[in-house]
Amino acid sequence: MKQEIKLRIGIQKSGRLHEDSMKLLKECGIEVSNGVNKLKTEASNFPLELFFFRDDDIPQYVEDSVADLGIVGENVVYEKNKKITVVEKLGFGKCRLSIAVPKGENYEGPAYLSGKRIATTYPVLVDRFLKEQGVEAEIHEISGSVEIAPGIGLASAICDLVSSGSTLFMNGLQEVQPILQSQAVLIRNNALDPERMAILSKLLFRIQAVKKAKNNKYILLNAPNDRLQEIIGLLPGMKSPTVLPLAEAGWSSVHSVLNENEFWEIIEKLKDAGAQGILVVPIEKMIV
Ligand code: PRT
Ligand code: ZN
Repeated sequence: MKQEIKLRIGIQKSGRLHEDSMKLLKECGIEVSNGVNKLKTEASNFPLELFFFRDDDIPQYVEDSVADLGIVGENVVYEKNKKITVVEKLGFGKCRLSIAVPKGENYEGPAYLSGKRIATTYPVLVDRFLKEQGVEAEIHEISGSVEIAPGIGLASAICDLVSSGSTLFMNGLQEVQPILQSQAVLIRNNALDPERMAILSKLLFRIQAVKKAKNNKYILLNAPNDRLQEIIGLLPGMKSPTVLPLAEAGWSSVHSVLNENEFWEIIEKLKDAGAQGILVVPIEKMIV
């Protein structure tokens, strides 16, 4: 019997990306038994094997074909600089890699860093930034707790990941210069064979449907018929909105899809145009 080909995907074993990575697979309809304490597990209804790794190791494992795919932060992808391909941004694990200096310091631009010592776990990205800016500074690589470096006199600036900013705040630091915006991405080995590429494209189709659904809302509203054209004109929709007559004469029910980014603006305009009973419903999957 021919053995079924499976894609092997590297997922963070534990940490900030683990849960969202597992949730994404679940939303893609991929069922995985709970075997996180193991090194690997497999999906029961999709040709996928999951390997649980430290996030820092994932790019290397994907380059070396230990795994075909991986889910990892862009910060790690660009710091490790391995020969892999970024396939898709996944919309979670968002953060930025930023330079921070002690509160009260007057940072007027990258030239401030000239001759200073910067503590970081991202020496490659910091070095690239400094070169781009034409600034010479000393990079001091440390493996963790970067935020305490200025307080103990180890460095006069740091470069670290920031999301809410509360870690910097609690350590008396101010964020002065973002150098990279990051989110989790799907990466793949550069030399996948056609059979594996075909499975990847099925997975990608599902991921894109889940992402689109998250960025869009289904909207239902009642519109007075005399302003129907105006209201329809406000709705982008997937093609054009669905319009159904209501039991009450002179009114119609309008259904459409709205993008999250333009959502509030359009709702306001719809209200001004006389729309009533506006209902907004999350979409589970969206295939266009
Ligand atoms: O054990 P393993 O090596 O797998 O995990 P890890 O400890 O190296 O990574 P982990 O789980 O902390 O983060 C995994 C990935 O999540 C990172 O590579 C980023 O892509 C992403 N991510 C998103 C973050 C953050 N947000 C984040 N805020 N990673 C780390 N932080 C840390 C940051 O380093 C700082 O210490 O959180 C602190 C700042 O957070 P705020 O909210 O106080 O600003
Ligand atoms: Zn790590």
